[in-house]
Amino acid sequence: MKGSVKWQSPSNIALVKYWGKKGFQIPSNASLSFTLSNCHTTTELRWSKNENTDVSVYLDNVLNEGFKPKVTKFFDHVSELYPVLKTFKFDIYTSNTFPHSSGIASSASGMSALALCTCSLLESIGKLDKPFFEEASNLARIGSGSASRSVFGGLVEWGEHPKFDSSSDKHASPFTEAHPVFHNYQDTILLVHEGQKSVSSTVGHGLLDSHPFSEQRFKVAQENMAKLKDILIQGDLASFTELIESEALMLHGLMMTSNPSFILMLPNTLAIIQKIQTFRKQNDCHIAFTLDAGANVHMLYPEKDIDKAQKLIDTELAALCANGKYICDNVGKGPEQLEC
Ligand code: 2P0
Repeated sequence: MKGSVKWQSPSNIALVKYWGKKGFQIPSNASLSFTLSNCHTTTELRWSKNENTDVSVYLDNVLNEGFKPKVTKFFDHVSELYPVLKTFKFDIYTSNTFPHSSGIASSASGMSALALCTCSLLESIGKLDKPFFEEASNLARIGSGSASRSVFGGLVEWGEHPKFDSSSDKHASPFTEAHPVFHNYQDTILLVHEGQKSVSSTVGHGLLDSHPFSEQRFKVAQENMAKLKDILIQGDLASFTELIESEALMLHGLMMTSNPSFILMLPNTLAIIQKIQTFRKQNDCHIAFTLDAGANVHMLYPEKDIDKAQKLIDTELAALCANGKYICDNVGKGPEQLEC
């Protein structure tokens, strides 16, 4: 008994950030993200019956021991929900469209692709008795919290919140009420730093457990979710800019005020932020920034501002990027199953 399945799944960028956990892979506050399009992972899961679980991971067709612990841990946890998985050998072939060392988090796209493959396997052997994408999001969350949101396209919410009806800590849900201006939002990722970041997100989340501002942060994040919902419905781009920039700076403020503290921004991160804010004031547009857990800047803007954004990149921002590199992306439709 053997088979294979293949999924392509995108990365995502959070607008309200997930930063802090209560218990195992349960977020301390709700979060909301744009699913991307061009930045994605493709994963093929080849499975065969075995005495016990055995996992090999191949990145770009080369055996990669570095990924094995995280993937093994994923299957250990998921096997508690689906014990049948303990009787399989897995060969996982994965590749990313974005450069491996670009500093773009691959855990969201990677873990969601793996979770989707796992759900396809469970479905094919008659062991999946829950809605497919909801359960894929639940399994992706177990692998990496932000991955739960990559299972759906467009705007995606994860974490319990009174203003989001179908919200859950266990799985994400698509947010479908947004104004059309957000349907094709642009994200240019300005690569300030290529390579591994100094502190992992998992460690960063853990530091919130003893953070002096954590309770206030979780409260503000829930309030920002409520505000963002209205902003998205109304298409209020000025308020959108204000909220997402505040969320990005708060995330990095939390890092800087953790114990031990850490700084993931680099001098050019700040230089880019200031250029974006100055350009926006002088050029009647809605070009805004957000940050992930790293030094790179995500420049978010509506379709109508594409020409202005390109001018800003060409004249000011590309020079501040590592080797002049940036990635043009936009809101995407979500994962896609591929032929093996
Ligand atoms: C987010 N980040 O909402 C936030 C904002 C980074 C900055 O979720 O420990 O890789 O695997 O659940 O999901 C990154 O943390 O952490 C993250 P784990 P994850 O996208």
